[in-house]
Amino acid sequence: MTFRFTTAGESHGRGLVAILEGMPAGLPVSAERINAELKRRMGGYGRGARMKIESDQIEWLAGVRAGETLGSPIAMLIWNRDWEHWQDVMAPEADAPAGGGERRRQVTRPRPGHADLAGTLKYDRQDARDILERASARETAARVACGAVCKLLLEQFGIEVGSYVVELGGVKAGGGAQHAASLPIPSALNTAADASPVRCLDPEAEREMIARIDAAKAAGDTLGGVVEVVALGLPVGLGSHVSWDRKLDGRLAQALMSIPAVKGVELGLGFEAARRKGSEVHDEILPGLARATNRAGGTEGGMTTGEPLVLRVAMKPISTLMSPLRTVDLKTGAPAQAQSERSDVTAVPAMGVIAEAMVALMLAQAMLEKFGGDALSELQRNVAGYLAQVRAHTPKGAAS
Ligand code: EPS
Repeated sequence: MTFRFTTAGESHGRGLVAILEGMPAGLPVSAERINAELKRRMGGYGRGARMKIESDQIEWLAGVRAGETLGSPIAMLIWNRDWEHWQDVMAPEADAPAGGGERRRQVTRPRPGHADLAGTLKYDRQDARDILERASARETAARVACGAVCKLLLEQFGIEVGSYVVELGGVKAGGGAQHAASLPIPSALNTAADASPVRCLDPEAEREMIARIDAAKAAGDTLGGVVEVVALGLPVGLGSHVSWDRKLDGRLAQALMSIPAVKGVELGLGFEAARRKGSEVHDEILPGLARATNRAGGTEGGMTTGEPLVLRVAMKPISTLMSPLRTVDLKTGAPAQAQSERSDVTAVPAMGVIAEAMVALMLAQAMLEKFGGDALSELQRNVAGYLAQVRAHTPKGAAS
């Protein structure tokens, strides 16, 4: 079974394309469910004017018929509404419709922190727009579409993926006293977070986060933060200890680090585990094979333990500053101020939705690798057989 996904599209190009291959046939899907996830990604206090222009929705291009997947590659298209205003800038033809000369909106003053400079040098371009159009986090809309299909697959097995913001602009939810794996996990994962403008579960922290976003906006600055991503209902044994590239924790970290502006990933206690003694880190095993705690955050040996998967994802502040940092104009070599493009003050709440999508993609891949099946019915039989095997292997054990 080949599971793979890819995206294509520039931020102000005609649109984004998402291709997801390896889904079994017979999975019920609907554009409404995918679009609901796209809408969640567009939200969050601190987003810029672009999100007022767009209304991200998919069009099915391939792989779905009569509300069910066919087992063939699924292709989805998201049009960029803003393209209308960028047709001459982004035209694929050698001559822009406006006719001849230099294209408008060239970028020659690279933004520190963005892909502009390294990309312009590496790809031997004169205009950093050739780089930033693809490096833009707009591409993550296509990832969220693929992740949404994976969420529908996971849902068939009672697996739920959600997220919430635990830190933004230096403000920590819960007073900062808690660590991953000790925060109470809400039961309907996203309901409460989605009701908050910053997707935070702590109303006091939410107020302070909003105040910091307003202050950063006034100062022409940007803010980063941390989200916690949780997956519930996982079976024991996804991923494997046997080879480095089959370890699920490593694959999750790679997938999450690939999100634009993400600089760190923690699983369970994460870095805090390095500061504690072993007796204060590992999760004791109780009769019936329950765990006393879940400090590991849901994996041991690169495999799921059956406990909730708890990841933390850190995002740096967006690198487009309205009060720009120093740079060099690549045309003249002279010191300059970095180019300001319309952007967001913060996109941490949206990053949580993107992180959910990446986790859903990795979990769906791990499920399909372990259980296989060309049809959903086959996958369901395989999962049921495995779960029965695990149950039979589990000693009943009286409480001590
Ligand atoms: C984004 C769309 C972009 C940016 C953002 C992500 O729209 P525009 O460039 O037209 O304002 O808001 O991209 C960045 C923050 C970045 O640094 O590239 C989106 O759809 O998420």
